[in-house]
Amino acid sequence: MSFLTRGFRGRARGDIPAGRIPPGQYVTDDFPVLTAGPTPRLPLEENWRFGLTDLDGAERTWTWEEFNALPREKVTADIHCVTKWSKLNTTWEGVSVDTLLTGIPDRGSHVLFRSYGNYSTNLPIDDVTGGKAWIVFRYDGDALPVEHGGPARLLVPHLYFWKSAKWVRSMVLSTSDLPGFWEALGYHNYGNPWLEQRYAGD
Ligand SMILES: Nc1nc2c(c(=O)[nH]1)N[C@H]1C(S)=C(S)[C@@H](COP(=O)(O)O)O[C@H]1N2
Ligand SMILES: [Mo]
Repeated sequence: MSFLTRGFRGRARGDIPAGRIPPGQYVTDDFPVLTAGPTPRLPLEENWRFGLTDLDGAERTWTWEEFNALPREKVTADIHCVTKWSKLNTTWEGVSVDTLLTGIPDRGSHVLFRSYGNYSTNLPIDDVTGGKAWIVFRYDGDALPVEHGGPARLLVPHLYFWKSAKWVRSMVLSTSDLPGFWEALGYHNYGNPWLEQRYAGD
């Protein structure tokens, strides 16, 4: 039945309008898993917390229950991995970063997201506000699978997918830009896929 697989994939290619895919990317129907290091099997939802530290160093936290009670949004987006796969029309559900920042007018210039496990990523505040970023806990109509970052991950689809931290645990607002895990290891600090900002110096 392999011809069916080829036919299905062939259909996807033919339908992609010019300009839909960033330079150097190919489209996949799979959802590859890319994780540096082990997949954290903890925390379970019972002890999950999400923390937000403001410019004064004060932290507010949400439990899983509290987080799930926040207004949620459905998001459909194309995602682009620096290893050159792109996946179109992925569907997610979660809480917009704008919602989390409600009542915090002073946001600084940058934010560092940290994950359970050893991962972090840095972004300009303008790239996670204004309807551009979400903490998502559902993918394709189901709970987010652990290998894709469940219980919850960051989703910033307009930048390379390494910015979308899996197993996200906290965000820290800052007036300075501190490199995250891959950024410190030579990936581009910003990661615009349309400009092929893959590695430092690109
Ligand atoms: N915590 C954590 N988040 C992460 C990573 C990781 O290794 N650890 N990998 C990043 C990279 S390089 C990519 S491409 C995407 C992959 O997400 P996926 O495994 O759901 O496809 O997650 C990003 N977020
Ligand atoms: Mo990646």
